[in-house]
Amino acid sequence: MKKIQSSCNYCAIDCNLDFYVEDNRIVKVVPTKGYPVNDGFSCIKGVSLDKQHSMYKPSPLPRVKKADGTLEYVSWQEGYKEVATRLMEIRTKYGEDSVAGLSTGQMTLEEFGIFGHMMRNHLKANVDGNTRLCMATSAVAHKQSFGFDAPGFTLNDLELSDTIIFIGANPVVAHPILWSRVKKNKNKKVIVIDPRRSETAKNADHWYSIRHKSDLALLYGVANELIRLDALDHDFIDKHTNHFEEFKQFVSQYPIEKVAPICGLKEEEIKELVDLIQKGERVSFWWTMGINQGYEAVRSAQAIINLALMTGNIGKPGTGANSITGQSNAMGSRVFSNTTGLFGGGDFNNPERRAQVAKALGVEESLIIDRPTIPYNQIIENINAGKIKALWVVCTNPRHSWVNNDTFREAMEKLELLIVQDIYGDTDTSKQCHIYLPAVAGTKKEGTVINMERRLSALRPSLKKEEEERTDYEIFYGVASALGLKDIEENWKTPKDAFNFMRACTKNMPDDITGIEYEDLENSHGIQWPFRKGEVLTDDQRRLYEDGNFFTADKRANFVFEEIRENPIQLTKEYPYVLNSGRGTVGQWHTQTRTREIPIVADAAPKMAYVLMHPSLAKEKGIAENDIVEISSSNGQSADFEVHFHDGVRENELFAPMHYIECNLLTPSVYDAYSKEPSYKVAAVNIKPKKQ
Ligand SMILES: Nc1nc2c(c(=O)[nH]1)N[C@H]1C(S)=C(S)[C@@H](COP(=O)(O)OP(=O)(O)OC[C@H]3O[C@@H](n4cnc5c(=O)[nH]c(N)nc54)[C@H](O)[C@@H]3O)O[C@H]1N2
Ligand SMILES: Nc1nc2c(c(=O)[nH]1)N[C@H]1C(S)=C(S)[C@@H](COP(=O)(O)OP(=O)(O)OC[C@H]3O[C@@H](n4cnc5c(=O)[nH]c(N)nc54)[C@H](O)[C@@H]3O)O[C@H]1N2
Ligand code: SF4
Ligand SMILES: [Mo]
Repeated sequence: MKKIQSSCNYCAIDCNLDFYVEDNRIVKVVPTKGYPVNDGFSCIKGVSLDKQHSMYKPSPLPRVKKADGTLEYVSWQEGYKEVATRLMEIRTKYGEDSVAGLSTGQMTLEEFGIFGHMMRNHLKANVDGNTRLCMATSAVAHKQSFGFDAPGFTLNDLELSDTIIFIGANPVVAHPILWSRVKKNKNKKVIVIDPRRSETAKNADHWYSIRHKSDLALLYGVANELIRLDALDHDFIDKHTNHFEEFKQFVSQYPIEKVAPICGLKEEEIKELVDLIQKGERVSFWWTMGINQGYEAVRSAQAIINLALMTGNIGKPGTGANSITGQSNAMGSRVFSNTTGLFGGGDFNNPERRAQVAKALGVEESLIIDRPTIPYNQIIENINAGKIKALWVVCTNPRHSWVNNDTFREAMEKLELLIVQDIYGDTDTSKQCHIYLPAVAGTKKEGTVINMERRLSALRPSLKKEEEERTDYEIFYGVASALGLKDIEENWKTPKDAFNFMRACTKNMPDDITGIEYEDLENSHGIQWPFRKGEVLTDDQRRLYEDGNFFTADKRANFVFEEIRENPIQLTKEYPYVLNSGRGTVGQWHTQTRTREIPIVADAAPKMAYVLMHPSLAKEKGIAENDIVEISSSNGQSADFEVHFHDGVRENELFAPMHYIECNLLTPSVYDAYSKEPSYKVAAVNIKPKKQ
């Protein structure tokens, strides 16, 4: 029996797992002992990776829809040619802006490299990723506050912190191994700020049931009170930050009496929260989608960063303003996808940086795309406006996950060419495409993923591919060759080639990985960036900002703040309830294409879309548990949901797991102004009981 250590490619913890293999079959999956992230533990999704393609497995050959609507399987060579010819026909006819791509935070660093080089540099296409639906807010917040998209923490900070504050994060469900690290810490208080009593709130010492999307008011109010109490780290503020005096002035308009009613909290509750922060010696703040997905999300994330800066809770063990990442390689997508920044980071319009990247890739500077992509929402809008005609979707399922998802249904009908590259041919997006490119699952792929604490780890195949099966990397390479891109055909033959190009791009950048060889990551503890050539690895837990230096020009972090805006989604008489959404259970992953293959997850998961409803609202409406109701949204759509009672949701709020396609039928097209991340967490809805 062979043992292969590889990374879990679901969530951004990137647990390592040992796959035991016999006769090209995975016999068992055991969480890797001694791996610093998960040390012998994992959740159900990780140990079930062997189940992929056990029940639903596409034909290994590309599938092409013919003019009469019938489907035809073609050889890979024909498939590559079909993709290349049709993409180029559309590009020639309508121009380079008529071709776009959507990728994901679930591809490897190497796949980002080759796809980003082909699509952005060679074809000059717009390509955004589902990272826009997830981490864009944190990325923008980090860049503006710290000078680079660099989350500074190491996961061990969870074990060293005495005051752990989760804001809009539910790690018990969404990041179970992160939560297990919290549980290991015996000397801590856990505080949760979430409108609903989530699974994490249930396990916390303090829970503040904040009114939806009022975090900014709360955080400014807390900052003001900390200033009033002089609970500040003056030395840190003076030496390492900018704009504190303006910030102090600004937040003086948010006394507790003013913010308490905005947040739906009692004044005493806010005072208690302030007291907990003041008394904490090592306070860490952790946020996820409850903050990132909002109409003023970037400023809310920065309001958390401001609290850490003013109290000096950053760059020290057990502290930090820490953004929890979602997907296994969302961090990789942020720095290596060539979408919103150059490979390895840096602006497209910075000539010096462009020259470095061109040199690292061994190409002329003129080949490097000179502008960021248009964001996801604009890609969909441009399809619906008839400007984008071809879309290549890789490793994401937007027909289900895109906000106000009927607009994506519309887009699918408008497109002349929809290419979908997925491990399943029957997803809501792939089942209707013109060309379907079947990729093998992670257990047959190799490459690198980067977790939320900047740790690179190896994905290595535990199974051999069958004869006609292809990896995502091979598919990209095949299409690039069919497009006649000699640079890629000759120099990007293997994932290792792509890794080396990406590594070269990071030289002297904050995410410098020039000290890592591709093979170093195998059977390793993973390596956190930065790791420069010549450095010696002495510690498995490294955090940034320990010297108080940030990545801005003057090395100081910025206090960034702005007037609170009115939420564009308002409750009205017609739509008097809030629909909140997010992760339902540990076993269910997003659009459920993969986790439907884990029998104990599939059997336990409700079959029908459902909402959590407070029993008193249900009583008022004459609704019984398990009744079916029609929920209509101010976006003009409606869908049926089963009602599950839950006394932890606010009385005028419902919570819908995003794992059901009905959920995003109801979410509105509202985005943060700076990150363009959708405000998924709030739809204004009404409820109509259905006759039983
Ligand atoms: N089992 C499982 N795990 C996953 C995933 C999965 O699909 N399934 N997906 C992964 C991905 S990609 C991501 S991004 C993460 C997401 O991880 P999380 O962000 O932790 O999960 P969510 O359930 O989306 O949202 C977290 C909480 O935000 C709260 N919230 C809603 N509105 C507000 C608000 O206005 N203010 C505050 N303070 N809180 C609010 C919600 O009630 C919810 O409890 O999970 C990752 N892990
Ligand atoms: N209402 C609401 N909507 C949300 C959210 C929310 O909180 N509320 N959260 C948002 C967030 S944070 C996220 S990240 C998105 C996630 O949304 P999606 O990215 O659309 O969800 P997934 O189900 O993870 O889709 C991944 C797809 O890739 C395929 N796949 C898996 N592995 C591979 C592989 O190795 N190669 C290829 N080619 N394909 C593969 C899967 O079969 C699946 O079809 O949803 C967003 N939508
Ligand atoms: S916690 Fe995340 S990385 Fe670890 S096994 Fe579960 S899904 Fe995979
Ligand atoms: Mo996500």
